[in-house]
Amino acid sequence: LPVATLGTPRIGPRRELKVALEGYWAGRISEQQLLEDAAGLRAANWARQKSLGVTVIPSNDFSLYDQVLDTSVMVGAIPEVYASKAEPVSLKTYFAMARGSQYDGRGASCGHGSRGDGAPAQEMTKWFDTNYHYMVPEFHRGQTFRLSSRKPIDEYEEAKALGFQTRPVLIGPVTFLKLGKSADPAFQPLSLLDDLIQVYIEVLQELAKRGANWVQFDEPCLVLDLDEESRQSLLHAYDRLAKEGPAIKIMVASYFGGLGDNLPTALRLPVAGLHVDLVRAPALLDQIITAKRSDLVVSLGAIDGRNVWRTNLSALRQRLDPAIAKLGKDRIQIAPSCSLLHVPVDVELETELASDIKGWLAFSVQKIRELATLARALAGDQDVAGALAQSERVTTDRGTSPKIRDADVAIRMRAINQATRRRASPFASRAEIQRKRFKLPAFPTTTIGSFPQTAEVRNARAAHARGTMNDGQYDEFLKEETARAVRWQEDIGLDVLVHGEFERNDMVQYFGEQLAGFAFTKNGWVQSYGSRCVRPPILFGDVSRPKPITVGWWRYAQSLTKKPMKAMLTGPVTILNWSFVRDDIPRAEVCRQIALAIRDEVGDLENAGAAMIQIDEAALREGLPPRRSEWTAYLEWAGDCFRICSSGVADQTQIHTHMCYSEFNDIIDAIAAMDADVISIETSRSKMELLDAFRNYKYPNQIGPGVYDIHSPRVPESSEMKELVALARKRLQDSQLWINPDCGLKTRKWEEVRPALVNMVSAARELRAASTPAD
Ligand code: THG
Ligand code: ZN
Repeated sequence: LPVATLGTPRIGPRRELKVALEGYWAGRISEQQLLEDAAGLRAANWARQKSLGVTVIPSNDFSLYDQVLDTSVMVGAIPEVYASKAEPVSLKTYFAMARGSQYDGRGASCGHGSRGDGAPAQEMTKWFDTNYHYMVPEFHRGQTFRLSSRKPIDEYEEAKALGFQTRPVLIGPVTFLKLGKSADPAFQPLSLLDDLIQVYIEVLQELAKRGANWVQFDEPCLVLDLDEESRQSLLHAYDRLAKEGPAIKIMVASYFGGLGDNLPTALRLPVAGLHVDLVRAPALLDQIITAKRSDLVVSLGAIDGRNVWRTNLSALRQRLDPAIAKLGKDRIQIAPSCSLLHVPVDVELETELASDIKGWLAFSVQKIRELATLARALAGDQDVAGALAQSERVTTDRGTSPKIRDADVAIRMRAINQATRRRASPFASRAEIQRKRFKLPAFPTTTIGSFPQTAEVRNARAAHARGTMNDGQYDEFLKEETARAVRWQEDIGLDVLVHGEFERNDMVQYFGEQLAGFAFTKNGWVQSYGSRCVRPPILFGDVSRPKPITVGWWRYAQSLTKKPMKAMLTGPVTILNWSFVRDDIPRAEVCRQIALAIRDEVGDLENAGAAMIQIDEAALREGLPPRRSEWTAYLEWAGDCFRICSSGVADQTQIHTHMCYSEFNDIIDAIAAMDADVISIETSRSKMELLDAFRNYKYPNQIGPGVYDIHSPRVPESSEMKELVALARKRLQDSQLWINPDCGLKTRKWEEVRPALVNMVSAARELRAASTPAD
């Protein structure tokens, strides 16, 4: 049976691509060197896949930055600001779109490129419900497309020259258009489909001419709620490709969910193959077996491309056997549920993981081996019987390991009740108590939590990890940084201070490292955007908090000032969404366990004297399931978890939260139900428009709409911030408003942060002077 991968990690086992890209951006290596390094990674990827038994090897799954950006460049969807006359599009233009043309060398905490005085980076947003970000294509009325980069063709040829027959991967035209945006909200990108198809036909012709017999068209939009127009667009697009394109077989890949009511459309596509995600949608197997399309090759997405657990191949074989019997071997390919881009490269690089836990894991390399073994088993090969039995033992071993179960956690889970999830009094009473306690001025000022993670901070952390800086020295260093940040905040007159989070690496990793039930990798990197990666914690067992995590740092910081020192925590939903999570119990249940652990931390902070505690839920929105029908259930347990961790405090303790995005209209009920006393959100780039959701809802609690876009190195004037506050005041009561930046400041430089926050404090002072009688 053919074995396909749909796509593999491109960052390299040791993040070689990151090193090359950042070296190139910093001027340390030439363009030619970058391209050579990239070619080396591709060659190694093809060779590795082939040696592991992949027979349908992808090409064009590689990208120097992002595969959606590659597609924009391929079809010439390049906004005028990047002023690209050259064809093929230069690397300079490509990286200008990715990072802005005056890029300052750093990333941003919410995943946005930086905006300097030149052309800004294109907008970036999350790729479906993953932690991967893509560059949002920009479309406008009257736009035309033309082949502007030959990347898919070049990479096909490159592989062929090395002796690999590959299946090029393209983002399908409908998904591509649907992922894009237009400055004119009335404009429908799908109206550009016919012109776009022209370019795809040209690409297919070039590929066919060179010997490609299959191409993969990724159409993950098939798992979303689609309107009739989108469905018609899909049918129309593939009709035209079939009629006007060359004789090349198209595998349409759906992933991240089932096909649901899009199934009839998917089955009517005049294509040679359809890939389905059987991990997210097990029921698809029967739907696809009974479908009346005897010509269709089915790619069975059987191994989880979104998680890191070894598969019970024995059980999986039994599940898939009927498909082989019904469809026949000629009509089947074996594949992961989605591209392996979303898992790390190789478990074997982990030398410090506990051996039992290591044995439970499969990263990209191991998953490819599983695919090959599964394919052999399904084809009736007896030689793999041992491997199948072994995989079954691993599953049993994990399921019965004492490491994954904690009886105390089970007892606490059973004890959760209505009181666990409800503050003692409603918001109005709490607000009155808190007003008297804090006596904050109107328009109180604060920040989101983190201050610049300078090279010095990162170097110290690295030195400490290497052992060249001892615990005492590192602690001294962090205390000094924290004290400096606290003094400075006092000096400029912020009302509510933060300690700066210099001791933290990543907002999820830091907490995971101190909770029971999590394991960590040394090399388990997954691309987040461009050269930026994260190492998601591996949540393998029941979660609890053995001892306080943040109380020491909070206490130290509060000891330096009389002003309120806000304590900073990462919320349970965000910890869940940015980790690899055990798959033997429901995610909602895992999340409740994390919520109880965070609740313990909240309680200890309160006991230590913390009066304001912020619980960030940066990733709450991106965890929304692809289908709306599943939103309510998700939002219910997600909100529930936030309340479990935040409701144990007294009325006088103020709970803050922060969310890193700007779309609230469709989830405002859930946000309100979280009942945080104060929520800070990203609003500066949307000119406060998203506050409409809060106004229309008559959202009662307090809000800190970001008045300063931290994704840009630009320092806003206080007048600009006042204008933004004026817009906010049209939508909300003055008594509800806080003044703060859009997001944490860890990716900015102090040179930018200092003047910006000084301006922010002046803006608040001027607003107070103008709106209350002087006293
Ligand atoms: N943590 C996690 N996921 C995230 C974010 C986060 N997803 C969304 C958003 N924030 C992504 N943004 C970034 C920003 C910077 C980096 C990664 C994701 C980054 N990574 C370092 C690198 O690639 O060099 C590695 C950091 C490390 O040592 O862990 O700079 O904040 N989980
Ligand atoms: Zn944020």
